Amino acid sequence: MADCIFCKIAQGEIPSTKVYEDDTVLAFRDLDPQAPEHVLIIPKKHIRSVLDFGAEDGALAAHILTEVVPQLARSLGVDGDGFRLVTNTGEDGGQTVGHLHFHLLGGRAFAWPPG
Ligand code: IU
Repeated sequence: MADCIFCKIAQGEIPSTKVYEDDTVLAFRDLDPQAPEHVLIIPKKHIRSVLDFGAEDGALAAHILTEVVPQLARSLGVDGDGFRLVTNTGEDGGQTVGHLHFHLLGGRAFAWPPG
């Protein structure tokens, strides 16, 4: 999408600190980290939120959850102590960027419930 900042990051038009990339997925460090490890995992194609996953996105969703997340957790070194995986959705969910992203946060303990 033309005016989507995460599309521009996915296409390399805006630089990011990449920690994982393949044909369909990019993960990069959050510019305002909330934990020692704070990475955003995005599909390269524009999907607004989890509500907008289509039937054709099943393989992409599975790839993110079954391959990218575990691989990243291991490479970031947070697989042992644990981490938090979050996708904020819509206004009440705290979503500020309208391109689906999963926050992977680790390197410290998190409270529950979140504020
Ligand atoms: P949210 O779940 O939509 O609120 O998360 C958006 C995140 O994207 C937030 O943590 C920002 O710090 C982060 N971010 C970024 O890393 N780089 C950017 O250019 C922009 C936002 I805009």
